[in-house]
Amino acid sequence: MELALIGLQGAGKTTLLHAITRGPRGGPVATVPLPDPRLDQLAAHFRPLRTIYPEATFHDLPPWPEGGRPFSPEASHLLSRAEALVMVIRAFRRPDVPHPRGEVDPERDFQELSLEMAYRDLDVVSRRLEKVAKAAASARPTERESAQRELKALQRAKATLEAERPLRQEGLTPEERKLLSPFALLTLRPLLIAINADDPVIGTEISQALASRYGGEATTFVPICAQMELELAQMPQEEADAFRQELGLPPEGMGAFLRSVLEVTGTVTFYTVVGEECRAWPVPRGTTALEAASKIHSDMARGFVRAEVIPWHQLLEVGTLQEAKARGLLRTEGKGYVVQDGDVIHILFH
Ligand SMILES: Nc1nc2c(ncn2[C@@H]2O[C@H](COP(=O)(O)OP(=O)(O)OP(=O)(O)O)[C@@H](O)[C@H]2O)c(=O)[nH]1
Ligand SMILES: [Mg+2]
Repeated sequence: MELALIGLQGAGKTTLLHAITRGPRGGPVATVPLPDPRLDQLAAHFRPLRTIYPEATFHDLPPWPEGGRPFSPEASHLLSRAEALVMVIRAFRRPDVPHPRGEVDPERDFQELSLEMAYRDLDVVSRRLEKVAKAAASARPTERESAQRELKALQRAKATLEAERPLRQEGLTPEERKLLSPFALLTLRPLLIAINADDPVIGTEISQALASRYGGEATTFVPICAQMELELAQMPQEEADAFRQELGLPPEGMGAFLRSVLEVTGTVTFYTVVGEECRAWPVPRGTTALEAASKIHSDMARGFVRAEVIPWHQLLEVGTLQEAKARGLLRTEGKGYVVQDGDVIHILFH
């Protein structure tokens, strides 16, 4: 999963990237494992040789360009490729780091960036709409229908954006989403808003207040303390733990932020516990057993016979897949079974 870090100048994007990697690694991009407490427990129980966590790649982008100016071609490419966007909002006060808008005001910055994204999308949608409308007028009857469908989706998107609403919260149909997907629209993608504060209590308050006003589908607000987390990550463990307690920071550090990446993208996780490996597989909600099998190995999908499924906590209770089977707790599911979050899946194939 690829994510782009966006935000106003000095909001803390680079500091966040470094906090995630527990110290600077030297580049504007980092791939890190996402914590998974269920996988921790499965691994503690089965003691495999390898435990494989889901991963996410974060790209640190330059500051959001002022006044509707374009991003550099490289930044623009990264932005269009990212599956989800992480908007870093400054909530820390620090006189030696001036805010580009003067006062520190998280809500104003969030509104400004949200509007900027909507305007950029509106620009893309309007230009495409013109093109498609022309094409539809001169289309042969066989092509007219598909042009009409695209036209309709674009018109709906345009109306939404003109009303300054993000597309991600508009309840678009899967078909509309598909029709709009080639245009890399910013407001269609999941948005994680990281409220960067120096005090976890203040961060949580701001984050909850904004969530109650602007929250919705594929929109998650999460408080972070990027600078403090970065400093703590570079201290000896014991010392860092003591500071954490004193400062009221969560013991898991950036864990909550990293887990919200999966939440905001509507990802569910299934697990495999085979031989020497325990592994978490992040997949989109609605993934079928056959699609899950093909993710593990194309041979598994080709020779798919059936899937054996058990929720992770039930497996931990009974101990082993054999024991689960003996007690009749291992369900048999076919190709079309929709994978549930927390399933442990064993695929049987030819
Ligand atoms: N006190 C405090 N300072 C922070 C925090 N996050 C970042 N800073 C400081 O703010 C300044 C800007 O942080 P950066 O991480 O470089 O911000 P950025 O968003 O990458 O900035 P651009 O790349 O210029 O857009 C640096 O001096 C950081 O040390 C924070 O949570 N608390
Ligand atoms: Mg930066």
